[in-house]
Amino acid sequence: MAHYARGSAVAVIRLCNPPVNALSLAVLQALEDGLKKADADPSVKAVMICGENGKFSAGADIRGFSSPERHGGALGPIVSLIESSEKPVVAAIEGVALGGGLEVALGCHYRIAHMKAQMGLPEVTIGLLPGAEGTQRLPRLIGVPAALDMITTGKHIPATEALKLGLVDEIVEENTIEAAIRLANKVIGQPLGPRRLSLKPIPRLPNMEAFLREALVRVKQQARGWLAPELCFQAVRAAAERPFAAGVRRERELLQVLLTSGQARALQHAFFAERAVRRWAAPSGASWSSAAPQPVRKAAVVGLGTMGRGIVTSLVKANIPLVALEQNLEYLNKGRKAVMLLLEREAMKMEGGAQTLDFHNPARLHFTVDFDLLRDVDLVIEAVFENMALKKEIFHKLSKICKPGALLCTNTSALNIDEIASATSCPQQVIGTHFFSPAHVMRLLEIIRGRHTSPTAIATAMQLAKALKKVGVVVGNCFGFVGNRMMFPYVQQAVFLLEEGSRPEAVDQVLEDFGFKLGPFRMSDLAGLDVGWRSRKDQGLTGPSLPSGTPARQRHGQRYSPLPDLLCEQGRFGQKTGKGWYQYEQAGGRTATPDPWLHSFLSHYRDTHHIKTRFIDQEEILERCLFSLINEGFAILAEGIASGPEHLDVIYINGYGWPKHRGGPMFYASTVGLPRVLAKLQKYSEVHPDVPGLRPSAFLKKLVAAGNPPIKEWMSYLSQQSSKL
Ligand code: 3H9
Repeated sequence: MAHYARGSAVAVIRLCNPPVNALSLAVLQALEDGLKKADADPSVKAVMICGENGKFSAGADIRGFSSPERHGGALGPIVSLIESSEKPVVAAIEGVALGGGLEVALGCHYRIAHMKAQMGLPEVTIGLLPGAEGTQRLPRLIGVPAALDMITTGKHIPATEALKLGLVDEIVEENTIEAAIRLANKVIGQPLGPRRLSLKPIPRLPNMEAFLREALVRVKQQARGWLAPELCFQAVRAAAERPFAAGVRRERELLQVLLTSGQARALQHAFFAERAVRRWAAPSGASWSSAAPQPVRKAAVVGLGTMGRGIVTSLVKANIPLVALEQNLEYLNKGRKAVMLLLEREAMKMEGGAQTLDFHNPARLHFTVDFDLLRDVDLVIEAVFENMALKKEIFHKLSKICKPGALLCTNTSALNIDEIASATSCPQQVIGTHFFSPAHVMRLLEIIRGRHTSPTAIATAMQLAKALKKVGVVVGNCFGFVGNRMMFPYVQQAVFLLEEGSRPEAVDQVLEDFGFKLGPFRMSDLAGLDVGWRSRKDQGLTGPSLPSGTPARQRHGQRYSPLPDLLCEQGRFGQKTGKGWYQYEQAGGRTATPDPWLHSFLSHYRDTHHIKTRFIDQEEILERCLFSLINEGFAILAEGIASGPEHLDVIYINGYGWPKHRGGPMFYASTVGLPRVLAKLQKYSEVHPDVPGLRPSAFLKKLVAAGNPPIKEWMSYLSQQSSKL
């Protein structure tokens, strides 16, 4: 709804649709009614538009885009109605003015904002464009380069920047509404023509054509198959090249393309999935709504290797006082140096710089080798080497030293949380917090609940994720948890494809064309092949503990590829050694080049094992890699390791570089159609009966038998979820 009120000469229209004043059909109708009322009332001389509860508006109601009467379409004419008003209209922007919300403000003749307000046109991030004439008005107000940047990236900008760009006329520290009414009174009677953005010419650039050409290359490069940025670009180009009305027509055409592209639905699924995972639930009945987090006033990180350094950086950025601990002075000094370098870099990116981060103050960040300094911390994150015995030793120590109630988190990527917790006297306080490298950059935090983990511990870990500006996803305890467990069959298929005749660059290309930033082999070279090698040795799959006489390409009766082990035995660990699945210009180099050595090594390997080389097409590469990953996802859901497909999607988008415009692996499966996924898995499984990852999961079969229900209904087909969550 929008409330209309008339004060003295200024009518006030208040957008009201909690929590973010989304512009639903009802709100739009009330806004239109309010504008008409103000227009018809001769005692009204000006209008002020604001939002309820300190928020202007977060734009069109996103849920409306999937309904038949799509709410967004009604907005453009209302923005025009605002602009054509004969009485000055002032927008009072508090909180957020995003998407359609900002487009409403652009229709107003004046904009005044609270200094903490955020503005933006984030439609691109949900697969759309600012389709209420925003692509035409914004470039007229702030120029093509700045408008293009905002519209193609969807970034939110603070009011201070908006003022510099000329997006708002004024910013205030308090009483935005009063300031807006004052401004409205002041401008009564002043000519409105110059304030109507649709009448303004586009600010010229000396080299507009060249600028647009280069900008398009940049936009395309960053989009990697994501359609919206390029169509946003086309709409802004129309603003630069055509009169307003023709530009608006072009904007509408482009919006229609996006609305029917499928990508918008995928991105909107991702938007709501990210919000849905905040509402976690445990089998005990405890949930996000009943469990309260503990305050974290001080934290500690144990281990300053690659992960520990990123985690420290992340905590410092979140302003959490911290103790950083290493086992000896040599490692401590090395770790400290690396952390300081990361923090310096982060500070340079932030407004206010090093002062904001305050990391030189030992009261905020203290480096030590003394475990005793962990006595008063509220939360510890252990980030040592991935080794069970070592982790258990540390947790035993922590449970003795830390104060009662302190949360003990382990940053493991696969190990059993219950076994780690068994080394303590407080298993209810032990939880997995799986960060992704680089930990100060990647948004995902996989939160693993052990058998004894308390609801308070889960709530605290989720709160921590929020404080670190990460997406926390609560999952159950199993080897590899959700993310890595789904990754194993994907990587396994990629390697099998090499055995059968493909090459790393061919496999990577297919998956990068699909939208992954890095294919499995480039990714493995970046992460280091030695990481998986160590884990396989610990599992007894390779190395000295492998019983003699074990067939080279079989483990426990299943197909196994020793290819990655053989590369490691040759010292090919990936980028760090300058050689892996590719060759690099030097150790630590970043440019991957196909390696003739590897090609002949693969041929030799196939000869040795009598494997007939065959041509493998792109479809098979894509399907075997992705469908095996998705298949594992269905098994995870059936086992109750995750509480819904959206959890898996959020994990993959935020932790594994899954292209967001494809909505996550489970959403993707729903768009491909479960019967097709099943049929393909059945086909590949028949050809490779010794590969369990290709054997269709019982849950997938059940869903297909049930008639391929929509993704929202999948979980209702699990009669009795086991309680690993
Ligand atoms: C648009 O405007 C198109 C136009 O150009 C016209 C084209 C023709 N609609 O994120 P939060 C819900 S497209 C519906 O948890 P925060 C959200 O789902 C729109 N619902 O809070 C959540 O619900 P729940 C362009 C929305 O403080 C609740 O509000 N605008 C919308 O972390 C709280 O949200 C955008 O893309 C919406 N527009 O962040 C902005 N927005 O409690 C999208 C939010 O049931 N929104 N909800 O889970 C945001 O970026 C963030 O929500 C915001 C607040 C920054 C506003």
